Amino acid sequence: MIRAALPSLDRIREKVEAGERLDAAESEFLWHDSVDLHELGELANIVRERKNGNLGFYNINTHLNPTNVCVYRCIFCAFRADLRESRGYAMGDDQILARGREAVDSGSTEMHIVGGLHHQKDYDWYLGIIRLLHDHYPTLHLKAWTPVEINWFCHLTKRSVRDILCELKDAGLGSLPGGGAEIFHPEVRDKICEHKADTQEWFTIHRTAHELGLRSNATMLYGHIENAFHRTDHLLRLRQLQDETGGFQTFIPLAFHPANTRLSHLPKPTAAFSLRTMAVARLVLDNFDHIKAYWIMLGIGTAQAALAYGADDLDGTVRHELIYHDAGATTPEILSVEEIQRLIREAGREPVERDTLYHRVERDGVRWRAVPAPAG
Ligand code: V47
Repeated sequence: MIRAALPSLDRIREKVEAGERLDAAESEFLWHDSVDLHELGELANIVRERKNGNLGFYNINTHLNPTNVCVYRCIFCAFRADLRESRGYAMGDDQILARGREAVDSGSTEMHIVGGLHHQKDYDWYLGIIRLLHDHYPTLHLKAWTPVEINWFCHLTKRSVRDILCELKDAGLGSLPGGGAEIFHPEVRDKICEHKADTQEWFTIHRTAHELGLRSNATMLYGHIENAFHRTDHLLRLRQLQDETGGFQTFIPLAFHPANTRLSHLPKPTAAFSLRTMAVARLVLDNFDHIKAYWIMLGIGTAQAALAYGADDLDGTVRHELIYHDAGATTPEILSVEEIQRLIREAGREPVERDTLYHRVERDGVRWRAVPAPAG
């Protein structure tokens, strides 16, 4: 019987230099401690620079979490509240419009909107948020609702994914954020978020969005109860859909923050683990243009270092982030444009402001316009 050769880093290096795809065994091998982190980073950097040159992207964005009340009880989430809890809230139209005004006045190009699934809010409430913001602030790109919310809307209305997405798009939805992915493998997913949209539903919703011309992002929540096999499986499933549709823009690894969650006994992922995750993602997801180091959850230092480990984007200046700060994130709640540019420059990269769809942004104060994305 001929046995398949064990993966080797030399062979992986040859493949990366030749632009060849890593197989499943090679992808899983990269997580092993015996694979030197710096060498891994060097390989990821080859791909990063091939795709995006020396550019380091950022955007100017504002978050909106219209409610934290949620019917689900994902054990990794510190943000959710019960209906009758005093910390539970749901925003009114005035508050939502005020947030939109603040976003526009601060020069934001994007509003990132995700929230809980409120027991007493119907689909029209969620649809109305998109319509309200789009009608008042048409220049803001609305990156809103993960498959978890979309799946909930289908459940509430008994309508199809396509129907719901078409209506949201008509109302002003610009793209889908990457959340709700967590870990796709059922061994883990069933334990950390047992009732919400399952893996098949998550993929159906992104596939349908791509078919309708909506771009979307993808995430992976790492550093809790999953292992290398589950993370590899997660990345390979994403790579497969991207082969089919090409609709994903960026992949965002999300480091688990344990404080105030039902997994608070677990340690936070270390910087070394986060850099390895960034590098493996860059190497395995050969068909994704961008890998984002979300500074809010990585911490500023690790996010900056990640620009040499495969990442090409730091996300945004970010106003009003709640999900990670409720889970113990100690990062600031906002970075100024000057600070984010300095972080990118200090990491040896050229800062480029982008819009949600990765067009270069040219601006004069809070007025801006998108021009075609720069070549790497
Ligand atoms: O799906 C929740 C994660 C996600 C915790 O698309 C947690 O540009 C760590 O998806 N520790 C929502 N993670 C955030 C998200 C996102 C963030 C930034 C940019 C984009 C984008 C998307 O946050 C959830 C979940 O995976 N999350 N709780 C926690 N305690």
